[in-house]
Amino acid sequence: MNVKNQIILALDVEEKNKAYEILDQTTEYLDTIKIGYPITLALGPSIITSIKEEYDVKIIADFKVADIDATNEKIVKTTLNYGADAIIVHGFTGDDSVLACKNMAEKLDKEIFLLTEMSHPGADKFLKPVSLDIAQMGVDLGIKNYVAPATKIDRLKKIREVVGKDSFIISPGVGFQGGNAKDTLQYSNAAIVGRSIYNASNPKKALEEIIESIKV
Ligand code: NUP
Repeated sequence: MNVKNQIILALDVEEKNKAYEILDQTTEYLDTIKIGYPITLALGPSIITSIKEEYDVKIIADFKVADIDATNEKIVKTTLNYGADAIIVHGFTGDDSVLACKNMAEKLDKEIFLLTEMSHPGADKFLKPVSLDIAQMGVDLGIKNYVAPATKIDRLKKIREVVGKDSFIISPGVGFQGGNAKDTLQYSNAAIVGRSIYNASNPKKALEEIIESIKV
C-alpha cells in the first residue's frame, strides 16, 4: 500500500456531516482513511461505500477481527465487499484465524494488516509479552502489512526488526496519545492520526503542521 504524505486519518467521528467536513478539508493531503467501529456503528457499514464513491481514497477498515477462522472469513468478506481496501486483524487469536482473513482478502484482491502490539498503556499487560511472536507468526504466514504502536518507539523498532524492512507498518498513537510523527516514521511507513486532526479547530492546518513536522 502507498500512503500519501505517510499520514492515515483515523475518522472516528459519528456524524455524517462531520465526517464529510473533515474529508473535505484533508483529502488534498491524504489518500488513506481508517474507518473503525465508531463511524461504522453510528452510520452503518455503507458509509465505507459512500466515502469511496465521493473521495479518491483507500479505506482501511479497523475492525480488529478476532474470532474463529470461519467467522473471521465472513467478517473480512463482507467488510471488503463494502469497498474497504484492507482490514485490520488481531494476531493473538492464532494462525488459523489470521490465515482465514489473509486467504479471503487475497481472493478479493485486497489486503489485511496484522495488529501486533497496541498503543495504549494497558497493552503492556497481555499483548507486549507476545507481540513479537505475533509479528513472527505474520512473517511465517507471508503477511506484508502490520500495525505497531507510535507511542512505544522501542517496541515499534523491535517489531520492525522482526517483520523486516520490506514489510509495511502503519502506526497509531501520533498526536493525542503522545506519539510523534517524525520519530515514528523512522521505523514505520505511515502514522495514523485521529483526534489531533478531527478535533482540531482547523483540521486542515493541523494536518499541514504534522506533514511539515515530518520534513524538518
Ligand atoms: O494499537 C492501536 N492503537 C490505536 O489507537 C490500534 C488501533 N487501531 N488504534 C486506533 O488508532 C484507535 O482505535 C483510533 O482509531 C486510532 C488512533 O486515534 P487517535 O488516538 O489519534 O485519536
